[in-house]
Amino acid sequence: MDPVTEWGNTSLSDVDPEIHDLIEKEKRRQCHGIELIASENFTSFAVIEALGSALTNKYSEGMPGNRYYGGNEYIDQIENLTRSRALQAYRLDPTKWGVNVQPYSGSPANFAAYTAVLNPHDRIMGLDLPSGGHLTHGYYTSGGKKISATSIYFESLPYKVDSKTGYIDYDKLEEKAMDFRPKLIICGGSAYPRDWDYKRFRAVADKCGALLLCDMAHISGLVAAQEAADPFEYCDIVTTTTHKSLRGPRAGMIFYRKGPKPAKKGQPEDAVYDFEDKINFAVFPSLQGGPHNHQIGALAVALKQAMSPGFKAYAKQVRANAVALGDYLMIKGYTLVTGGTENHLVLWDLRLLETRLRNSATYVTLLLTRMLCLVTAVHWPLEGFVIGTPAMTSRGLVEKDFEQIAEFLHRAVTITLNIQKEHGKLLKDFNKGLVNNKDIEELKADVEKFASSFDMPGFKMSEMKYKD
Ligand code: DSN
Repeated sequence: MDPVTEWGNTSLSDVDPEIHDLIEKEKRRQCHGIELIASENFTSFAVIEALGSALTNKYSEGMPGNRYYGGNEYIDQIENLTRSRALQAYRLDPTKWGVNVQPYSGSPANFAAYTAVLNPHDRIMGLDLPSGGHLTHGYYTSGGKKISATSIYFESLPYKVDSKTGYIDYDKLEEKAMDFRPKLIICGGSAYPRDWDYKRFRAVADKCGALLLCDMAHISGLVAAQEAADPFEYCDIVTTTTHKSLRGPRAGMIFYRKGPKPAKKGQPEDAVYDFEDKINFAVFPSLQGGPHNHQIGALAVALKQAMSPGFKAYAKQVRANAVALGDYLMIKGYTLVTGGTENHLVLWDLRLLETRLRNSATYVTLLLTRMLCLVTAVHWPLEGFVIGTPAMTSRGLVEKDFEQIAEFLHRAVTITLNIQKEHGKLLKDFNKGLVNNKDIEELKADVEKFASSFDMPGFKMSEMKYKD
């Protein structure tokens, strides 16, 4: 056998220069681009340190104090600390709320929550994917093809946004819910620029006898910082990923009510919530195996950071930046779905431009110039993009910087229009105009210069292998 110090303690650059090099290239890409994908963020060095720690070595199926393997005395402390910080970060009373921090990420968290409270073929209602919802909220295509397991194993009927206003149509949701009688209503989504009316959701859920679950993944950082309405006030269960606006490691959490239920007509006086055991059992052994302890340890670190005054200021800035970006785009004559934003993203609608743009063409221009956002299938046939501010705000950008970003986006659209005018709208013709395009090269250089002038959380730019 090779000596342990050789195979086990040699640095990545020596053991695997190929992977090391690709990581260095990825670091360069992250520093030099403008990251506008609403679900992404840059986590801290401390979180990355915990992620890359010896915690990854340990198996710990079960819950703290009740594991299938020995040697979990520190893992138990870590998971318990993470759980208590999670409750604290959202100002939750531990006698009324509990949390499972073992889900590997958001989709497994959602499926575990459904597995806990639903039987196969029970009915669910979530915001339709084309309305800004998430795949795991029961998505199937308009042609009926069941895409998400959440529509394969459960009967799903989506609610939608009003196609004119872009806001959730709560009246229609209520009407549909009263006919469909779902067992679970899901609020929360991936591309909705407005806050959620949880009170209204609760009223609808109560009226049709459904449980109410919020998937707050996109806005969990804003909720922690009290920069968004509080889903815990009205929901029975709250799920989330932890790497979006919360700025932690890639992982998931499921919060659930516990203790006595509020008095209700027709309900026994001593009724209590029974989610805890069901959710813990659904996560393990029903769906997952050993918890990813490196993620859980890193989540504890992120939650500690999320409770700092600095994080509160960050979340405020995320919203202010989204407003600044949106306002600037509107000044340039563009339209935003719902006419603005109340959270971390804007839905940039390109339909009303004089010369109709193809999403794919603009997307190509954005990619080539190092600006990353999400092409939207939202509000189909909308041609446009979901643009988020959490990641670049983590690099210290403020309103004026986001106005500059909006100007870059506008330049990208202008370049796209010019190429289309010269070469035609078909993508194969458009692509011809990309070859040696001076405007694209100039914009790319400006974007890279701008982006690399800001600090980068997680690693030191001065130590990067590829700096330029
Ligand atoms: N990509 C993430 C989102 O936008 O919600 C997770 O699917």
